[in-house]
Amino acid sequence: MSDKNDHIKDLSRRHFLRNSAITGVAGAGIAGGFGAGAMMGSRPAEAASNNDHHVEPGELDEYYGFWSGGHSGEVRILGVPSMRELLRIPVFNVDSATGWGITNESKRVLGENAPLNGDTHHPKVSYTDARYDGRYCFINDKLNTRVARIRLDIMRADKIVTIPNVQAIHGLTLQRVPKTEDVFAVGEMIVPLNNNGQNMDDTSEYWTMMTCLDADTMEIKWQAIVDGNLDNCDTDYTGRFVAASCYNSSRGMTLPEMMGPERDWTVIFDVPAIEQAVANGNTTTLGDSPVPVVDAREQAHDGRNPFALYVPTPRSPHGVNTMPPEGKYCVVSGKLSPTCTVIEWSRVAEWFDGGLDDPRDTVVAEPEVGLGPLHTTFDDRGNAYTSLFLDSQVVKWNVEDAIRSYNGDEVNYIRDRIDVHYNIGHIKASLACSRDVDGKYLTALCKFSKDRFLPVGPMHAENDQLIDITGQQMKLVHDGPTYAEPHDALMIRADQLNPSQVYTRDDPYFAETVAMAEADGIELETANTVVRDGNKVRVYMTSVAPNFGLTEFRVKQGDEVTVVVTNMDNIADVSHGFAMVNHGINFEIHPQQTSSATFIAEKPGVHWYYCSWFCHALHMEMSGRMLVEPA
Ligand code: K7E
Ligand code: CUA
Repeated sequence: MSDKNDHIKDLSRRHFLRNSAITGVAGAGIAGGFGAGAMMGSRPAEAASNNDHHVEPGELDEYYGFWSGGHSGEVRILGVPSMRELLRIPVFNVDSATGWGITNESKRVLGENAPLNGDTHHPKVSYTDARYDGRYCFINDKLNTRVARIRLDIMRADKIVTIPNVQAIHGLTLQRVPKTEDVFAVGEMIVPLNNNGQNMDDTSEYWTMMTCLDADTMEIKWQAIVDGNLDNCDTDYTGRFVAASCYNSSRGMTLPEMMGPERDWTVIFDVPAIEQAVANGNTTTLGDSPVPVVDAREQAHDGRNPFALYVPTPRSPHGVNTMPPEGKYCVVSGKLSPTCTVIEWSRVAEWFDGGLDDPRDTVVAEPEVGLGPLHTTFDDRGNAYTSLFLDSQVVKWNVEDAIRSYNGDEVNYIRDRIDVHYNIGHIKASLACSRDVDGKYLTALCKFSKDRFLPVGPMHAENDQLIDITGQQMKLVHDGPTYAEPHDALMIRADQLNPSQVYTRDDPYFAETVAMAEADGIELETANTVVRDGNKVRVYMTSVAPNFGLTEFRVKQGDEVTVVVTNMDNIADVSHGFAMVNHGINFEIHPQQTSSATFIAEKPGVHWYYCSWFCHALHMEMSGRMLVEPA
């Protein structure tokens, strides 16, 4: 426990980044925007807890947490409230343990010549009627402009799509009602519309787009060109709208140019109106992409833009979050403005239906919450919780009171503040993106951990903190070091997910491998044999602990060898691995799964293969030899 002096030290540490961050942007002429933030002093963390957050050894967690893995390119599953890391799901990265990026099955998902890294920010689990249905998790790749879908029964990606015509998919969100049919992916960086090198100098003709994908087929349905860039996004609870923040409405190329305007926008799309235009063929295409494109820029329309509403929003807004459980309001967090902008979704409908003239009439509150508001989450009692990057705090505020204050009433809408460690980015309360919001826990994903953990060299852990929000006052209950670099997280109840323990033999994930075996006349469940086809050799074997079906096979130098292993163990947790020494090959074969990998047998001689997942007392002996005859 820290004594008084520690606390003073703590204060000076926490203000270090705040001051340097303000200095950093002062050159762009916006320091004045940081005037009045704090309406209440900060408070050391302590309060009565109503939650028993301690998970004893052997006990199971109450929630599954889905964490992005940032520029590791993966998605992680944590148990909450223990914050124990349960699984890493490789998505855009190569993973030695699972063989992701090495097996033929994963390469089919990744696509040919796919970049083997990524930058994931926003994991989103699919909905039915705004409740988590446990089917899929979708994730963006900012680095290589992709969107992936993860099957939540086997916890493996089954589709990865590169988004054309835009650069850097950042924000990602899902249709909630009636269920997730549309996936919305935000293009962040502006580029020439037909980006072919012929038109790079006229930056006034750089644009970006909102992209909509079909959640079932993962085909791209449409794109909509917008003014400014786009950042984060969220949908409403009727299935009609998706809103995105825009932090560079001036479409600047450099930081000072991006900082120009007092106000940027929240851009809100009327999805049925865009779908109608697509159905009517009122679209164009760009370059060799067949995707239908609608023009949602203001200048493309005489008078009212039928596709997009641009709500002026103070200075570089960042997070966009719809308030559960009814989805009445959308809160846009100001980043460089100490405010959050509260937009009422029903007023957005009124605007599109012609009832409102001024886009700002959709705004029902703009509370001052503190310095550097990035993202907002909610409990089930009408309160919002906003992450304050510069203040290194979470601020709790009441949404209806903020609306009253905006209407001129003298009310203090701030309920509480708590210090976090340090410089928080995303924030997410349990089930807060769904109708089942329960107001129990909140994760604070802090960008800096500084002194919170043992130093491990120049690279420090991030710090995902857990905060109990059941009481009047927030209570910090856990520090959770994480590896580079989760941006967002979400929690769903443990009973909302039902992952498989054992594969079914007809799983589509390895269906193409099964089809290849059938073409070779092979029954995978029993075959232990080698099929030669010119210089292509297919080695089929089973695995049953502690044996591979083949303890040796013979090929010729220069052969292209495909090893196909089918794990006939049928007991949960008895996984095997196939590792070929000196060939860069290692992959998972879980119960009833078929996995395969292809490599060239370049070096004559004896090469051992072994099982790489501990499966049996004789696991070390589970091995065999590849005999490569000289050419
Ligand atoms: Cu705020 Cu990429 Cu969601 Cu990071 S984004 S913090
Ligand atoms: Cu099979 Cu270890």
